[in-house]
Amino acid sequence: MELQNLKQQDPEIFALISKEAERQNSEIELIASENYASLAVLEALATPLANKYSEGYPGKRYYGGNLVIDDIENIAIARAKELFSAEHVNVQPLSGSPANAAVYMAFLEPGDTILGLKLDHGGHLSHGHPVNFSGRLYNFVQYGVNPETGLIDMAEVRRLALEHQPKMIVAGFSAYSREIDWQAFQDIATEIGAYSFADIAHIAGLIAAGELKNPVPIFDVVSTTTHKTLRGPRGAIIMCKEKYAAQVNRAVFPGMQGGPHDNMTAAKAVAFGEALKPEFKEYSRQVILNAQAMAREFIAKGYKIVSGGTDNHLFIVDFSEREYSGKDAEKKLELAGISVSRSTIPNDPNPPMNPSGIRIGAPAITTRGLKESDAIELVALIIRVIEGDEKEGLVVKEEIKNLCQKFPVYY
Ligand code: DSN
Repeated sequence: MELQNLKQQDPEIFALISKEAERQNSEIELIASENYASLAVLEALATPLANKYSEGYPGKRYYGGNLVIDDIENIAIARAKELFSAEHVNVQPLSGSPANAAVYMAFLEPGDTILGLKLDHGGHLSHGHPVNFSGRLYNFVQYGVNPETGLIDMAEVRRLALEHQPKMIVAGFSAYSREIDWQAFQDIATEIGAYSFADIAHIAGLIAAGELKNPVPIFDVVSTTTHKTLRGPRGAIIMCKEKYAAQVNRAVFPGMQGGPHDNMTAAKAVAFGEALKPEFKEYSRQVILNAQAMAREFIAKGYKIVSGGTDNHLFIVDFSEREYSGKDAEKKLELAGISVSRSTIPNDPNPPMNPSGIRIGAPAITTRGLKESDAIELVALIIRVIEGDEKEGLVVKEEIKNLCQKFPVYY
């Protein structure tokens, strides 16, 4: 890495950044929420835009000197609108949870009832977990997946919606591998007069590429992070119907946040520009093919996959019938140069810190160029590590390094 000034001025931090860059280059990343942003996105982040304060919105700022920033933010908004067919977009949310907090603030009062998916069934902390602001400020009622099929149980969603009359229904998940029936959620929301909110953080890139169905044209409000399948910088956006634009903007600023991070806004614009290109559609298609090839290979080797497979970029391997936990597998794989995240399985008898599964995602390996045959080879290496001893892990670590050399991340 170049970073000449940093290297000279702060060799300690430079050395650690270089070490992490090397780790990313020589290890395999299977955490479903991670990806490698392009060098163009990273370059936009490391610019003097990081120096500016821009509270407010284009044309209506609380600080001078924002004419250039206005142009950048307007481009980011226009590109996001085109990508998702959105009526209104706010590109300022700093990350996923603050974006979701702003959504709740825009539409609800503390104490209001919301219907969301249980965390151990694939939901997200900000969808009502009791330790999270969402569970503390709002009255969350939670639906689950069908224990037999592992699929969202729309009959249960409707039953709970009719019983509890929530003011909002949340759809969109962190560890759910199947296509979501957005229209069915919208129909239930319409039936009871609730707001519909989709959190598409995990699958936004696949939706933007047209590989999965898009809730934006039908839902009231949709949030997404920008750094997962969308492959942009860390950050988030909120999309909504034009009639909700003012309340969503007010909730983001001044409701939740102060100044937007203008360097992130520029990097989001760059990523949206990339996602509008035909290559991004090919990339997204390959993400799904790689995830499906891996899930099939695990099943062929006798492993259980929640819901029996995947329609998107991720799947959950269920170790509940084996003698090790998701945490054990995560740890062993980490030592072998493979990053995964432990994951609960539906109705997990074990706690989230030591759950019964691992979540595997294909966005990052696909960015570095792996195809189905490479993904299948990876599954064999994963199985050798989780079934083998420490020595086998170290042997696999060398094989992983060799594989990674064939697929460099940046250089
Ligand atoms: N931490 C992200 C994930 O791994 O799914 C969600 O915020």
